Amino acid sequence: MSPLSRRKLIRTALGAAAGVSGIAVAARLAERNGLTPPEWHGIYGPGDTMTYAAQRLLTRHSMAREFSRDRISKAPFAHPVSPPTGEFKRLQAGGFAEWRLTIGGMVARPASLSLAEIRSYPSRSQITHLACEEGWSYIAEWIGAPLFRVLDAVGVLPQAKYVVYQSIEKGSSDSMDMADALHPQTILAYGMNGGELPVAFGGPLRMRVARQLGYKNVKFINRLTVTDSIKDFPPDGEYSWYAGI
Ligand SMILES: Nc1nc2c(c(=O)[nH]1)N[C@H]1C(S)=C(S)[C@@H](COP(=O)(O)O)O[C@H]1N2
Ligand SMILES: [Mo]
Repeated sequence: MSPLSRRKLIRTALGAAAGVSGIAVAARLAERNGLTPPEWHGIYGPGDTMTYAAQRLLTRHSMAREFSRDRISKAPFAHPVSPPTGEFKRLQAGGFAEWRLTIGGMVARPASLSLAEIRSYPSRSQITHLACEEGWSYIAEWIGAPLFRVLDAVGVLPQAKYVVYQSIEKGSSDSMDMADALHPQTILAYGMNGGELPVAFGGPLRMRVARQLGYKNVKFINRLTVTDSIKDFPPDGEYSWYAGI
């Protein structure tokens, strides 16, 4: 069964479990079991809750599919983003030597890491599929530092629930829960298809969260904030906060 039709089936099953009283009851059930997306009473509806709950129940520890080298897309299509200007251009002219990833919030040791420092972590390389919600996709090899290693180094406090990641590009940030933040396939990507990560694809540093849709893979990452609430960090787009695939 395709992942999509399986997801549909799961949602239907959870919906059926709620019986005549409808999907909202199933959503409350999910909430009691710690399966709701954050602040769903405010921003997210029962539909989002059902997707999140079903995914978290069934795929909490599962891995996104990885492909063999011959499946790498011949011409990966970079989604056109307005090229960052100002500060980004200045850093680019300097070969990104002054690029920093600032890490703060609920961590024991706030940090400001250079790309060289991020490269010094044991790296992970994976060939995965990046899918835009608009319908196109490609397969590429991504190389980077697993986010969990960096979080481990700064010491995430026990009450932390989310990691907010921000781009140097204004208005481009997102967040994920700890299950995704600590997942082995979630990496701070600095390389692609054997070379450096091109700027068109988010270089010098991009969040690569293999288990979620394209828009969660924010480009030009320069700040991480560990937090127990994303109320102050509303998602930028109009898309669903949880975009599991
Ligand atoms: N900073 C930034 N990151 C971004 C975007 C953006 O506009 N700005 N677009 C997102 C969307 S909607 C998608 S589908 C992917 C596209 O990634 P690609 O260029 O590697 O295809 O990047 C995501 N990351
Ligand atoms: Mo997208």
